[in-house]
Amino acid sequence: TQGQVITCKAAVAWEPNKPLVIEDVQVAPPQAGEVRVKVLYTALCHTDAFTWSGKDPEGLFPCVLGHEAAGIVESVGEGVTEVKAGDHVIPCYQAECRECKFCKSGKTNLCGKVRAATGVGVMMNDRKSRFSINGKPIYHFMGTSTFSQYTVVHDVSVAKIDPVAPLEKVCLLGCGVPTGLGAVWNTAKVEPGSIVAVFGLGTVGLAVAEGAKAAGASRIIGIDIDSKKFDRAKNFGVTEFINPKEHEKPIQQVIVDLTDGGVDYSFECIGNVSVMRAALECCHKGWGTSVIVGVAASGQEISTRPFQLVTGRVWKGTVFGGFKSRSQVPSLVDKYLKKEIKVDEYITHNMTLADINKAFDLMHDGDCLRVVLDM
Ligand code: NAD
Ligand code: AHE
Ligand code: ZN
Repeated sequence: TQGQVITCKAAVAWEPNKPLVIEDVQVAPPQAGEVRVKVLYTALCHTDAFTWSGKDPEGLFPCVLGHEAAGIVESVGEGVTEVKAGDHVIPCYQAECRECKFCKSGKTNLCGKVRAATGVGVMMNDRKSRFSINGKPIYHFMGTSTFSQYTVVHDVSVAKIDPVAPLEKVCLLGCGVPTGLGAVWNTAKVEPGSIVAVFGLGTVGLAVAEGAKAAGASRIIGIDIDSKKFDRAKNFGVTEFINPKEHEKPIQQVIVDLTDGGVDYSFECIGNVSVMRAALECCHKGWGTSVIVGVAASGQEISTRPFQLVTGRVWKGTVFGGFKSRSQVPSLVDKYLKKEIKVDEYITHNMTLADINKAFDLMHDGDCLRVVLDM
């Protein structure tokens, strides 16, 4: 198939909030600096649902969603040297070119090389899509579009991994699990003995708890409005649980009272701007640091009294947990293979691409963490 158009199945989001439709999609060959990947397994993340809802200012329709997956390189375009046909890979929505101002700054895992193109659903080369249906272009999403049996990504947006790794598991290392672990290890740099609060006990929040436990946190306080989440959260490291609905006082006051003045680190893993405020204000005066992980819709704004920051609290955010994707995803796969990090425990359902709309419905079910689709 090298150099030829491939027709395959993909779940197309034709319009916001309309069911995804499994369509026969044409996938064009990769151009220079591009890689065509046969996607074997993809998971669903709340960010897919966020864009599907129409709330994402960068959301364009029709598009192929999906950004947490694993597969095998089918073919590469001219000039691609770091991967070849047959390599096992994880697509990376956070690219890493190693040449741009961001990559060279030593201060961020952001990368500027292809973001302008991926933000408008096209490829860098010709600002066009590689997906089409009978000649009608279908937009890319986050530079990954993994809800398709074949996708085309930039070579700086794909990590080559150990072929021993089970793709049906390590697909999760494309987003949620690394984001939670990295928010603790890279963005906050949680020290042993720290007191940590994590708001939202979904996949990302549980990965924060796992990361905090590995970092030697002394207390990991889990906050969720669904008390059914607590039992499972204990398996990921949560030591105490608070349901804001069971308290009259604002949750940040409850936490300050419980921790002799506030936590050392907090993590918002929901996407709710009022919880983001609580997550900041439950931090300890003088040093408490709050990391925003959750994605909030355009127009949503955070607020707090400047005095909260003047007196030493720090408000930060994270993309993909601060991991440099191409360089560090392979080592996360190795950590999984050595059983140093969990992946299997975050997979609660296995389905197929055809079931994708049912899979999204499942995500609103409190027991669901990650659904993995066999493509
Ligand atoms: P999820 O929906 O599985 O988890 C959210 C959890 O928050 C659920 O358990 C829910 O019960 C709980 N919750 C909802 N409202 C709450 C409230 N008011 N107070 C306390 N708990 C509340 O989502 P997820 O897949 O874990 O993702 C979490 C967020 O992180 C989403 O916004 C997602 O878009 C974002 N995300 C960001 C990145 C990044 O790189 N920054 C990466 C992955 C996911
Ligand atoms: N287009 C969206 C961006 C929302 C957002 O913040 N996305 C996260 C990844 S969430 C993965 O589950 C992110 O890290 N973005 C980095 C980037 O470069 O967009 C919007 O709201 O505009
Ligand atoms: Zn995601």
